[in-house]
Amino acid sequence: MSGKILKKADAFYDVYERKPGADKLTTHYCPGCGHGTLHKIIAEAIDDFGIKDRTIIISPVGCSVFAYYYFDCGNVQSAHGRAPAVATGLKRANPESIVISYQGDGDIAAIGGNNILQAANRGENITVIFVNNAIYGMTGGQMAPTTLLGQKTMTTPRGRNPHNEGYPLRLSELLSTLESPVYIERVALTDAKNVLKARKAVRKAIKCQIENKGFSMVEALSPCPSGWRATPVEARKWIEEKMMPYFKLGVYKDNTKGKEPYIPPKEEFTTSEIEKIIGIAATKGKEEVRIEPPAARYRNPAIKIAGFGGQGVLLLGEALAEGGMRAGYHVTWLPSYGPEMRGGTANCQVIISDDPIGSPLVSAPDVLIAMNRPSLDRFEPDVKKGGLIIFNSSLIDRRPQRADVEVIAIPATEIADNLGNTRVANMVVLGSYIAKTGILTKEAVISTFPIFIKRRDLIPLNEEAVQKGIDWVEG
Ligand SMILES: Cc1ncc(C[n+]2csc(CCOP(=O)(O)OP(=O)(O)O)c2C)c(N)n1
Ligand code: SF4
Ligand SMILES: [Mg+2]
Repeated sequence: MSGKILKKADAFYDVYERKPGADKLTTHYCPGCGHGTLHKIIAEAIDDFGIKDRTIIISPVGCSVFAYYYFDCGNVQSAHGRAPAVATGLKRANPESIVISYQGDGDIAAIGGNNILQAANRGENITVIFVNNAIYGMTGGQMAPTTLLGQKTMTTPRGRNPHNEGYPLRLSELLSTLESPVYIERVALTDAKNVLKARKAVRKAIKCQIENKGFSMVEALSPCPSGWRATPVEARKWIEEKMMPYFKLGVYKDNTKGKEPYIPPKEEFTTSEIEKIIGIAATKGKEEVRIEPPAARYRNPAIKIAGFGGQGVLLLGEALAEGGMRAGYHVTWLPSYGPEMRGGTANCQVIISDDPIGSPLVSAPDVLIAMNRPSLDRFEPDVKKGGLIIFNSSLIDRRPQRADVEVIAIPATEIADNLGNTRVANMVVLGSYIAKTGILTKEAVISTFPIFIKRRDLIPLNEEAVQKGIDWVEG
């Protein structure tokens, strides 16, 4: 048999560039795995409905976590079990999008059990594809909530015992008792006939969402030859003989016919309404605080700010982002709260952009603000060519090694100490950044201080620190 692919759905990439390694043409799934079959069914449905440009597939943890290698549409990875919550946010924020939550049995019925229950109960207009292979495939074959009684797994070596592990969970039956779900069906990826039924069910579930009818879920009994220590043929037989008697195939709920479409009303808030709701003072208009656009090389910066926990790096980022927002830019601020906060490096990522921002992640910053040596060591290599590194030369005993970036060395801690408070070193650096790039005015930045600086008596000192940073660059 030739290895040539005769026709691949448009919703798949031709070459899987995102997949690591030399083989960019085949998937990472084991031979005989049901995920591949389901992917194909979904991709063909996306093609046929012509929804590629508005589809978002969410892949949480499990063997299908890498679905984004293959689907040429919107992809979001979520934390284990949290796909229904992420789907809810995506769909509510973008009602035009088609959101598919693709989840394994461990993901949906164990760690994410409550997530799916609540999303189904709210009747979110999303499509859930639930891949039930009765095992944790990705982690090497541990018991899942759907593992059958007597089934041997890594964690039930003598077989699942109902007195110890309870009974296998029938999620389709459970969810179909709720009022809101519109369509729930269980299918099986065994022979051609059942695969065709699965195809029909997946299409129906997606159509349900396209027609704004509400929550739909297709549960697919899916072979996991590796987890079950079986050949692909044995695995399909096992579904028929062992899974199907317990997990009966069929439609558990179908209100698609009677159900009226529901399109949520668009609620738009004015800036002043939002300001009122979140309790901030009226912001100045764009014209008042935005100065001449900065030089092209400093526009739309993705900024990484890093230092010791306690050096105020998060605050520095907040002041930049809030100031940017007040100046009429699109902004994001993403803090990194890790164990680092207790003494190592803490960092946050800020984007200030003329255009809407797709993702707040900054992996290759245009600007690195390094407040201590570990931060410079860690993030210097990531800075884009032609970027800018500002470092606190009071605490960092080396210059950046990069020759392809601009560098500002500012003794921020020393300047802050001279002002009488080490902690305002962050504001000194902030001043140097805005002076160097012209991205924001001093006024835009200091107008944010009443929000972030709880001790009002310290605001003048922080303003002074910003000015010292500006003077350092301009003087
Ligand atoms: C918060 C968290 N807990 C546990 C894990 C470990 N983990 C990775 S995949 C997985 C189970 C996946 O099983 P399933 O959802 O059935 O997907 P499958 O691989 O079988 O398709 C677990 C428990 C994790 N990655 N994150
Ligand atoms: S371990 Fe199972 S679910 Fe995972 S890729 Fe292999 S066959 Fe598929
Ligand atoms: Mg599984």
